[in-house]
Amino acid sequence: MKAIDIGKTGINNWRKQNGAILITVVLISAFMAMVLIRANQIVSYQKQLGSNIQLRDKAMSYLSGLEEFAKISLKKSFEDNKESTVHLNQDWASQGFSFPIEGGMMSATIKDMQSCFNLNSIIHEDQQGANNNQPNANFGFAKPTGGQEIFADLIHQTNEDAGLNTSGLAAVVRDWIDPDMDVAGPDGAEDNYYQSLEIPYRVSNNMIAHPSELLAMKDFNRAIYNGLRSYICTLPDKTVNKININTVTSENSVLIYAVLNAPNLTLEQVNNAIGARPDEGFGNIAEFLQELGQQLPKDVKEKADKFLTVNSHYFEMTGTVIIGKNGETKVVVKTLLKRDNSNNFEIIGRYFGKE
Ligand SMILES: [Ca+2]
Repeated sequence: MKAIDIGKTGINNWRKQNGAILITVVLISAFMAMVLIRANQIVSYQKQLGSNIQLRDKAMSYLSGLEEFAKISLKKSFEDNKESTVHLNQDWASQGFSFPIEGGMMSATIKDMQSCFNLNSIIHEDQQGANNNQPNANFGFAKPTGGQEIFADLIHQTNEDAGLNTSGLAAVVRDWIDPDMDVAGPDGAEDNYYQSLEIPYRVSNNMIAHPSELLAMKDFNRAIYNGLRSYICTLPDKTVNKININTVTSENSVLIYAVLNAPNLTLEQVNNAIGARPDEGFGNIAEFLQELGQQLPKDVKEKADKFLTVNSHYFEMTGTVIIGKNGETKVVVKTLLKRDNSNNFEIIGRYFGKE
């Protein structure tokens, strides 16, 4: 047979082709390796995601159990005590409870939600006013509600800026909540104001769901909000305008001071009266006023009867579940509970988050 002579050019071509094949094989191998690494990452991510979802579902189930436990223990506390008042020495107000759970821990504390000023009560009509929606001698604007006056004084007491227009800020909140588009005073704000902003938005004209909504309102800022935060709350009922003198702590007694807003009455006197509170709380408002050791004007006594109470119907459970190998899943819920006259508790709201 005659040998095939591929010659020098043939050998070079063959070497070149071999080199090209080698590069292609290396590239394909590298590509395949990258695909495998990425696939592995996706599987690992999906696995982690699945595990997180499972842990979160588990945490939610535990929180649901905590809520039921809170309802039962609140009911038991009030049935055992058989008292007509709500105070901080009752079982529900103890330091809370915690339980170990599989792979973690769950805990809860309960707070009386009538120990703070309900922002939504600002639009509750003053019971003594003829009709606050009707313009009157207040320069043609609606008469400020009792809640507006208390809130204005609370801003004054909790903020260092003496130049704040507190009644204007209270009018802004009233306008934010009330369903109409009529400004509640020269400093009030309805759609016209919010629509003229650089980034326009609309007035809510609805009840406030969380105190932080204040930050979206005209003239409010972080400093005013921070000053107010520990004294204010939002209940989904504007008629809840009474603050329980038996559950307000002495650190928060400025709240009661703002309600009374009485001439000659000092914050120290209110503090002392709260400090002298009997273990079982005051039996009624008259007992508290007596403890103040002051002859109060008739209108201040009426204000006390209208805006203070010794009873409560709204409570908040803060439930926390920490779960996972390294405690990596933490879920916090604030559950609002309403108490009826038979001491049954109904869940009327939930808020997920720290604050
Ligand atoms: Ca409005």
